[in-house]
Amino acid sequence: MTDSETLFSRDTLDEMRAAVHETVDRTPVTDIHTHVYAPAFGGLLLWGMDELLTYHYLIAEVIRASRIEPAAFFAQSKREQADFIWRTLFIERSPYSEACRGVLTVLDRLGLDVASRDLAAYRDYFARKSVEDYINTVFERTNLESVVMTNDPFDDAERPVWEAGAAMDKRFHAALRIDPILNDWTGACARLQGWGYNVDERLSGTALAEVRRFLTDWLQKTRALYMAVSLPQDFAYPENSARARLIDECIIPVAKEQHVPFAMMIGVKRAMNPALKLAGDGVAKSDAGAVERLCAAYPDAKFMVTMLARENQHELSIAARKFPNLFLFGCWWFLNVPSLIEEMTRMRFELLGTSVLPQHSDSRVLDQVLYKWSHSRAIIARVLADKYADLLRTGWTLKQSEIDRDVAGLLGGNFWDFLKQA
Ligand code: FIX
Ligand code: ZN
Repeated sequence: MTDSETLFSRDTLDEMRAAVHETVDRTPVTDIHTHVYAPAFGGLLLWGMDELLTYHYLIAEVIRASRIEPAAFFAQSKREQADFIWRTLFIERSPYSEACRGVLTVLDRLGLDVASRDLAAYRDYFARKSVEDYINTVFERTNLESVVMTNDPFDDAERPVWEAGAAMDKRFHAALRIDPILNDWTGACARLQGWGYNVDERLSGTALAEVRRFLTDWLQKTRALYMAVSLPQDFAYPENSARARLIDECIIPVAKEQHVPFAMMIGVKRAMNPALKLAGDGVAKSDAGAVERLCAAYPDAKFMVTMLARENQHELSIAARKFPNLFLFGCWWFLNVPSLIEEMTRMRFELLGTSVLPQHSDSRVLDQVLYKWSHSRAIIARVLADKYADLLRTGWTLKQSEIDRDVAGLLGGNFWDFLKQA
């Protein structure tokens, strides 16, 4: 009997569980939201030991643990910051927070000796690698098919690479990030004017047409799979604001015309502690009703949504039951910890069946895909096996090929299908 003919029933629950874990491990992932860059972007692609150790999640943890003044921490060189984080969080304390554990999973997945605690040896491993070779290693060991970047045309380091028409490694897809337009229209307006777009702050008809032209130009230049924005905890829709007008008059029409979803990541409380810089952002509950109203107002537009507050997850899942044009993805940022991934994934599977994308990595450092996917795969497999076990207990049977189909969807296929939908 070939694998695809294997049939699981209530008499073979253990075998089914083993098969689910094996299937989740061998099924390639599409990581639909990251902050990693293709090699064409040079120094924007972060990798290696010191980048791993100075991840902003760990900066927040080290400032808390050591009570160092944030300014004194940031005055150090990157290598000194990494040394300080290693000593404070890994040597003087047990590194079981999710962000610390992640560094150790990365080292382990690369075949390094975690027990040695030998930072110099870890640095040496990376120093001997070329970036091309390292990217291949990471993609292979993560079993990663492709990643979606976060591409910001307002970023002066990134924009010239696109403008030069650099060739892209096919494993890296683009997503057009438009935060400045929706979160700081005054600032974005001045930049657009500087690039020759005839826009004005009060959003005249000409300005709206020019914003649409800008978005279309950049979707075409980057071949982005979707447009994306992160929105604050007080995001409201509809409302009398530049943001709501820009959504209604620019984002939605362009999304429909170009057949791309509009991805909203909602609930960030930017600069809760500004002294911590990138590590200083927080979370607060948002109004999931804003998502419901957008989905209802534009049934022919496609929305991808993830929300940052745990408290929003239930109503967001219910909204997705009501609106087929709403695609839920990932356990974002502070939710990307095992207990909450498990809770959210279980709830989403129970409410939405196979029609979600349970995880993205949000990796900022390439190496992090190794740990984020290793940790998430284990949870997704466990929850899926539990749900299948419930099914089999009814007398239902499950073929291996059906497990393959479901897992392929959950690890990326559902996203590609959503992109293809009319
Ligand atoms: O806005 C975002 O895309 C966030 O994911 C990031 O900006 C955030 O800093 C992060 O790294 C979260 O994981
Ligand atoms: Zn992100």
